[in-house]
Amino acid sequence: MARFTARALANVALVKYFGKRDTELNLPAAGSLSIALEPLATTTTVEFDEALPADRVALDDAPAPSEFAARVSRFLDLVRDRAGTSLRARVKTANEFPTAAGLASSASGFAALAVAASGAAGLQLGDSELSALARRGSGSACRSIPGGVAVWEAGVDPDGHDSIARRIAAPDELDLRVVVGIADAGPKPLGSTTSMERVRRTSPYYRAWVESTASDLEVAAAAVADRDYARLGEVAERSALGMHAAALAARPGILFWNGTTVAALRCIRELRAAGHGVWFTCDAGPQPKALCRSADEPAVAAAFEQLAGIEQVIRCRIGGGATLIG
Ligand code: 2P0
Repeated sequence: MARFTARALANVALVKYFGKRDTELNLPAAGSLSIALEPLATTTTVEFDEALPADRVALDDAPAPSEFAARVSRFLDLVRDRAGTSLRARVKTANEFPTAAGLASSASGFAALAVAASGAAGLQLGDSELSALARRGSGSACRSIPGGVAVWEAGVDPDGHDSIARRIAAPDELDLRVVVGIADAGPKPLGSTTSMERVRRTSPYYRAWVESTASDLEVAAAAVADRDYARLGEVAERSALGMHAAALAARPGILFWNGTTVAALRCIRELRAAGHGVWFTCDAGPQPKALCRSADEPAVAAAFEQLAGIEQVIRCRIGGGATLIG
């Protein structure tokens, strides 16, 4: 069978996904909004081969760790079921950014895998079907299928057909950059599913978090339509802080930040007070992310570079959707 290669970008949520209504199908409790980050890309090649007794998975040119390979195989089972095949596959995946950089690669990884594997299996899926498929690998991966500025609707259907991401703005429609600071390149101490489930089960703030996310999503989508960067930045900050507040209040509490993260968030607010168009966000880890206008990017990157504890600064622009490249 043919060999298919796809490339997909990581994304950062400005309105966060944090909590599931279905852990098996990765259905979120609330919608979210993200931007795709060029150049944080994963490239994945898939080839089904009748000579293979088992799936063979390589990550960055070496055999993948067994947990990673098992997660890829479980995802391929979804594709095999749909295509009516039992053939095993050769999968080669590589991140264009260092896997150890402490940035989540599951969104770009499962989006690229969904596109390459469905193509290699002979499935002809539209963007909505690809988004729903990628979501099964990792929730946030559904937003990397359309890329640009994407909204992932929570949906109401128990089977998840309506829980897909769609693009609400193309990459060149917004004047926005994301400057990522690496505050700790080590592996995440807690997986996203584990932390989300702990927050859902034990945080007294969880319900308030889910309720506030629905209205934040409306405000953020309107701000994108109006090109109202200040409004979008404000919502991004409050969504990030709300998510971290809900996590801090879980039992036991989850503290994703380190001292460098806090210093960076304060630094961003100081830059804003000095007149720069910059706002922060932060995911389920310690890396601070600055959302800024392109004119403010040099000042933001320079400030991050001077901050003690920041190991690396990565400048990103808004990128496109997942595509077949070979
Ligand atoms: C997001 N995060 O919206 C949120 C904000 C982290 C914090 O989506 O369990 O790897 O595979 O569905 O997508 C990271 O979690 O979680 C994430 P699973 P995923 O970007």
